[in-house]
This record gives sequence, C-alpha cells and structure tokens, in this order.
Amino acid sequence: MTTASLSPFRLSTAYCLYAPESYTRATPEVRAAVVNGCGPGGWKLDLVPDTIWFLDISLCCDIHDWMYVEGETIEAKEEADRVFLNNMLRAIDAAGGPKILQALRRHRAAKYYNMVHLFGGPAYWLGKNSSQNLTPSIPLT
Ligand SMILES: [Ca+2]
Repeated sequence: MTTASLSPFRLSTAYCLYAPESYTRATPEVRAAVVNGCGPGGWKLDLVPDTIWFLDISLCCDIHDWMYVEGETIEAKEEADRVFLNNMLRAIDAAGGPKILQALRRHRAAKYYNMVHLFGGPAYWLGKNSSQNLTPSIPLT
C-alpha cells in the first residue's frame, strides 16, 4: 500500500496507487535518484506544480517518472501515461471533498495526462534511441 499527502478535506486517509514492482522494491535512495515529482526537474524554476487544487500528486508523478525511465517501447510509454492518469484519479477519489473541487481536480488531471501523452515523447525517448538512428539537425542559415 502506498500513501501520499491528501487534501485538507481528508488528511488522514491512505489510499493505494498502482506502481510497477521495480518501483515498490527500489530503495528510497534509488527512487530519489530517478524521480523528481511533477515536471522535468532540474530546472531553477519548476513550472509544473506538484499539487492540483491543493491535492499533492507528487507520488503519481514519481511513479510516472519511474515508468518513463524503465520503459523501452511506445506501449510502455502509453501504459505509463495511463497509470499516471489512473493514479491521479485514485488520489482525487480518495481525497473526496465537494463535488466541484473533485471536478476541478479531474479536469486538471486530464490536462496533466494530455501534456504527457501529447508532449512526453522526447522525455520518454531521451537516451533510448540508437545512435545509428540519429541524424544531425540541418543547420539554420
Ligand atoms: Ca518528473
């Protein structure tokens, strides 16, 4: 069972997220070396919040980060993206609260999913492409 911070509406509730076995078995030190919450990490200014309407989803993002590093196929990327969405929805359901707040959180979760689904390819494939398939970009004149 995995626990994460919840919204102010249900602070003591624990809930389960899906994570691959390799993630659950990894030591905290190994996980910390691989994951960095929501967004690309390493930037001075992280523009991707770890919360959606006061709900901490950083663990959902960490699991997604892990699956991106571990995956090697487009199917694995799509699974990582689906797991990310489903984990956010699990967290939202567990947090409860007013229906309007849950709706706002689901809307934001859908935005996060669309961002990684549509624009996460370069991050997913970083360092995975064979050098024989890479070609220099054409210099701009
Ligand atoms: Ca991240």
